[in-house]
Amino acid sequence: MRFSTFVAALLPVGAVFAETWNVTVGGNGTLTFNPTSVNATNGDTIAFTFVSKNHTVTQSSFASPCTNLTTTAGETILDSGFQFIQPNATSFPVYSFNMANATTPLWFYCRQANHCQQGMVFAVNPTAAKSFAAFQAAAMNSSSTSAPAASGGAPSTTPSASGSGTAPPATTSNAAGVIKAGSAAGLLLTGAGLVAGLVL
Ligand SMILES: *[C@@H]1O[C@H](CO)[C@@H](O)[C@H](O)[C@H]1NC(C)=O
Ligand SMILES: *[C@@H]1O[C@H](CO)[C@@H](O)[C@H](O)[C@H]1NC(C)=O
Ligand SMILES: *[C@@H]1O[C@H](CO)[C@@H](O)[C@H](O)[C@H]1NC(C)=O
Ligand SMILES: *[C@@H]1O[C@H](CO)[C@@H](O)[C@H](O)[C@H]1NC(C)=O
Ligand SMILES: *[C@@H]1O[C@H](CO)[C@@H](O)[C@H](O)[C@H]1NC(C)=O
Ligand SMILES: *[C@@H]1O[C@H](CO)[C@@H](O)[C@H](O)[C@H]1NC(C)=O
Ligand SMILES: *[C@@H]1O[C@H](CO)[C@@H](O)[C@H](O)[C@H]1NC(C)=O
Ligand SMILES: *[C@@H]1O[C@H](CO)[C@@H](O)[C@H](O)[C@H]1NC(C)=O
Ligand SMILES: [Cu+2]
Repeated sequence: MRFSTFVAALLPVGAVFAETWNVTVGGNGTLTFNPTSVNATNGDTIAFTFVSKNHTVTQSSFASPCTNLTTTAGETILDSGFQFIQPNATSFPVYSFNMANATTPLWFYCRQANHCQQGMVFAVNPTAAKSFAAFQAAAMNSSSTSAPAASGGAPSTTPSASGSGTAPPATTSNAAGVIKAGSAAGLLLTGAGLVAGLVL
């Protein structure tokens, strides 16, 4: 009884409003994210499925499309790592993260070789002022993928401010080939804790 009450109370929080946006990485062997951008709201999940070659999805910034976005401590915020896909593969790894702050657009690139310069970039919630087209044009105009700017030039964005949660996500891999950034569970558990506190 208690459990079903709990589940009923939790469902509207976790299931009804949150959406999953599926992005294919390297579809048909191309250097692309498909779709190239999504409009997500708080609590939504962005799930990247790697289907060919050896790509990454790595967070960057609008100003520096082909450069890791790092915390002030120098850690890259969201990064799938290289996902090598055998040509004969029949199952495909998925990397996903949860949107914590939909007000802040998020920018991504593939850090393999010069894929970024060939336009392999992705955006969440681009705006008229900072459009996907402008971001991609800047990527294709940038010099080769480089190390993050040293202190002073380092972005001040923290994971929570950038929509990726409250801690730099520890990327883990499991037997099913699913790679999860670490923030979504924390957010949902916070919600569950609040609901449980009210119900019990
Ligand atoms: C994304 O994929 C999952 C699992 O295949 C599916 O349940 C969900 O409906 C998909 N979302 C969209 C927006 O297509
Ligand atoms: C792959 O190509 C087919 C046929 O041109 C197309 O229908 C499909 O949408 C493409 N898939 C991706 C992920 O680009
Ligand atoms: C996202 O929303 C903007 C308007 O806010 C719209 O112009 C754009 O086409 C949308 N992008 C997608 C991928 O739905
Ligand atoms: C994938 O690409 C990375 C970076 O170029 C490289 O270090 C790694 O060996 C590649 N993986 C495979 C299996 O080829
Ligand atoms: C795919 O090919 C590789 C090397 O050619 C082989 O080791 C592997 O077992 C094959 N995998 C599948 C799922 O057929
Ligand atoms: C391309 O890069 C050059 C050199 O950094 C810069 O001067 C120019 O404004 C850029 N063009 C665009 C369209 O971003
Ligand atoms: C970007 O971040 C990834 C993941 O932390 C790291 O392995 C890689 O070396 C970084 N790239 C550069 C150019 O610093
Ligand atoms: C969400 O992002 C906006 C715009 O960057 C920022 O002003 C706001 O403080 C952020 N909210 C939270 C809760 O981090
Ligand atoms: Cu790539």
